[in-house]
Amino acid sequence: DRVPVRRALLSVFDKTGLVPFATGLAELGVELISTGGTFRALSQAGLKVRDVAELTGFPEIMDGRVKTLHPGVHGGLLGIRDDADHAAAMTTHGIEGIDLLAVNLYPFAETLAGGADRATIVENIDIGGPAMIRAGAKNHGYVTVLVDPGDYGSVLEELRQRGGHTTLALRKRLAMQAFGATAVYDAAVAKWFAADVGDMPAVRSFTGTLSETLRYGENPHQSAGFYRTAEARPGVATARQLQGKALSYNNINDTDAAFELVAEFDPAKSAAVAIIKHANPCGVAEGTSLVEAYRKALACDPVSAFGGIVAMNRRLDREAAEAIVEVFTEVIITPEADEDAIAVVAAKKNLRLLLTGGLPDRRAPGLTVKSVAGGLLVQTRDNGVVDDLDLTVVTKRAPSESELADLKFAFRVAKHVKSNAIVYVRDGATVGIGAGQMSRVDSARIAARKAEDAAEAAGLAEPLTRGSVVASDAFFPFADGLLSAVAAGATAVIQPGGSMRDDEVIRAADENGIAMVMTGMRHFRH
Ligand code: 93A
Repeated sequence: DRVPVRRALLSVFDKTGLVPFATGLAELGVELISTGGTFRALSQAGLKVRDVAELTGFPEIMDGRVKTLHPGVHGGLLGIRDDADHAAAMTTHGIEGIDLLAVNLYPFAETLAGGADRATIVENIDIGGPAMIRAGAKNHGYVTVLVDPGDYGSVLEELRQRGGHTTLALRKRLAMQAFGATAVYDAAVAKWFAADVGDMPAVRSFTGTLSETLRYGENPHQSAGFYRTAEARPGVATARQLQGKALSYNNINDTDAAFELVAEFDPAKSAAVAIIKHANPCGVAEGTSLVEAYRKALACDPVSAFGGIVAMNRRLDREAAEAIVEVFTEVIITPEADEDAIAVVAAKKNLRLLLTGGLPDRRAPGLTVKSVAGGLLVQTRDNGVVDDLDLTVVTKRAPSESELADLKFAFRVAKHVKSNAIVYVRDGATVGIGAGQMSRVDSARIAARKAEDAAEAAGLAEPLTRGSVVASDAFFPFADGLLSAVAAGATAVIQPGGSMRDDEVIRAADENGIAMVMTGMRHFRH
């Protein structure tokens, strides 16, 4: 508290409150020094001010990139006034002590937000300003550092009251603010670079806490645990389990797949149900009620649905619960459940009922993580939504309104089917799903054959793929996959497009009177 403020260096981008502050300092007999623009502002206001070049013996060079980066400035900020060696160095080199520093930085964040070009953004990374702020704040025993025009008034007040001194307590508080300001500033710069190079800083904070030790992993000889992350996404990790034994590794994996799939469907528009086995849907449908949606979903592949996981986008009611418990089911996951539905499920002791409290936002950002030998593969989650895409009709015939509704439904489902995914849909229900094949035409054939099996089991004259629509999670590399869908009876197709042979595929569609739309977005899932 012994060192009076004799000399102040002012270098501010934001000139708010500058002149009154500098005037106040001048009235207290403080000598003012400043950089280019600040110097001009003060001179114009009629204040006596020295150019920083007088301290450095150097002009501003490189378009201002180097104006204060000089021992004449930094020695004046960093020198310990009570240290004999420091004092001697200041005398020897003609370094004048700077007792007060007011700096605010080039507006990096604002420049970025304004959509400036890269060169302008880079030019707005302030170097000299943070260097001075940090130097002065380090030497807070002697130097008063202001980074916020909001503090000008109170600092002036303290100087007036204490005859030109500031207290150590105030200088410490200002130093804290100073380092806080440069940290925030550099974090914004680092974040910009991270986005530029495709790094995801969130990954470094991607930590989980053990929520449960599992009996075993995918197989009994593997040990496993369930970790909860900070992501507050309604789903299997945050759900409340009402009954049944603990979930297994595979149950959790499948339950997640089921719930993420039904989250594609807005509960205000339709009731949607998905039945999952081995992380793939074996039936997905929407309807006006959950029970209707469940029955339609079950009809797609009733054999596979045995021992499956059932997810829905609306509150479980008694009718749906009664239909579900007729089939051996491992897990039901739902946002909420009616009391009488809970009572129906309670009769099945081993059936787990999970309440999530809500649906996850399908458009929300987030990360997915997969381990590979010696590393982690991290990507942003697939939050593409078909409603947000520009669907382009590429065939002579455009889809009818009902075909289009089914096409969108099919593409939503295909996003949640392991690649290569082919999904046949009719009247808001899947009627054939081909998953996880190495060739797309095999997925198409499997999906059609499953539809035939289902028709035979139900005693129908023909498979439900007759008059259906079909979705493909990625483009058809050849016409064969499309022709297989035509043979199964599909009348309309939705696919990303982008194959070298798109023309061939479109021609085959036109020759068969098929309507085809392209999404421009692929939904691989592995
Ligand atoms: O380009 S810089 O990084 N190089 C410097 O040496 C330097 N010194 C101060 N930017 C530098 N400054 C910044 O200039 C300050 O942080 C402040 O934002 C601005 C004030 O410039 P002027 O007084 O010319 O308006």
